[in-house]
Amino acid sequence: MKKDAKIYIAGHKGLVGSAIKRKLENLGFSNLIASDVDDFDLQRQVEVEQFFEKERPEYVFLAAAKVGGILANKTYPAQFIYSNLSIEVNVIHAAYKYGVKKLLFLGSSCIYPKFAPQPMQEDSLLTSPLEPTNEAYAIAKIAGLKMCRYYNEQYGTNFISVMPTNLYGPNDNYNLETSHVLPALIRKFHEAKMDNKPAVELWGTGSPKREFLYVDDLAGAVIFLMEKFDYKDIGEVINIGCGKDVTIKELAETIKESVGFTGRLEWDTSKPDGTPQKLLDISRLKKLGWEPDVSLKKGIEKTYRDFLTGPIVEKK
Ligand code: GFB
Repeated sequence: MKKDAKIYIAGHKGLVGSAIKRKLENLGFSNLIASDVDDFDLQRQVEVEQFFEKERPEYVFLAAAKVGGILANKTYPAQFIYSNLSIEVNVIHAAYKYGVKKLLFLGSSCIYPKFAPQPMQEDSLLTSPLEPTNEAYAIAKIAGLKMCRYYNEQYGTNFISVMPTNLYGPNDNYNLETSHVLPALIRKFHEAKMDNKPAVELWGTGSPKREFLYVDDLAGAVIFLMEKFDYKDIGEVINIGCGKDVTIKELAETIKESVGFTGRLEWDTSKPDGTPQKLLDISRLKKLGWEPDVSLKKGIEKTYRDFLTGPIVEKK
């Protein structure tokens, strides 16, 4: 990618898109079109095609998605499957139609089966049933990566698909009903500390294991792949993670300490645990030459600082 290449980041206001944008700007890429365009609906084909026809991006990072934590996925499956399928269909097809040189599609580690052998290798895709709480989202993401593959095979496009593990960092969603576990815990511990509460209530049993990657590491990985590798090098999909997981209880203890809350943890076992473990095998990515940089402890500290300085309205 040349420094003046025209690059479109779909979803530049979200956790992932904003991190990709920050990183591209820091690296000196000067022709980003994300910030000029936030007034059209990616779920509407006509609007997406008009945008591509006018802007003619050379490279596309497809980071736009409807995302949420375990409860949001379980409660709103129709919205998750509709929004994600329509965004993918519209952007991937427009990228083909308007001659995009390369597109990078972001999926999620929940595309792999609920009981996939751990750590999960790329070839465990579609080998057994999915985790029911996020099946709608996972089916949409599987459709997106298959669409990239079949467009490459039939039309000769160069669309690559990456599957990141659970992500966190600046610009996350702190709404307690819809967020993922890490931002939810930052908020819960912070508010309990401020209100001198004796305990914080967490969901499930605390025993599921999750892998967490700081979003700036993810941004580094996707730009590395976009710059250096093509579909023929990567194949259908490649995992992005940090290679280590922790139990939700261990995560909670780490966040509790970083925030400085001294009370108890209580577990609401009426809430779902979700998949028991979700650790990605990142050996293929490591072989290509990429390593994560930010430890979980450091990443949580950075994220907590961002939470403290961010606009309060976005945390409601
Ligand atoms: O991050 P999370 O919502 O989603 O939950 P998943 C991870 C684990 O943390 C679950 C527990 O076992 C939750 O029960 N947990 C404990 C909490 N306390 C809380 C809390 O206050 N809030 C939340 N949200 N969880 C999602 C998928 O699965 O992960 C998506 O539904 C996507 O499709 C995403 O793949 C990355 O890791 O279980």
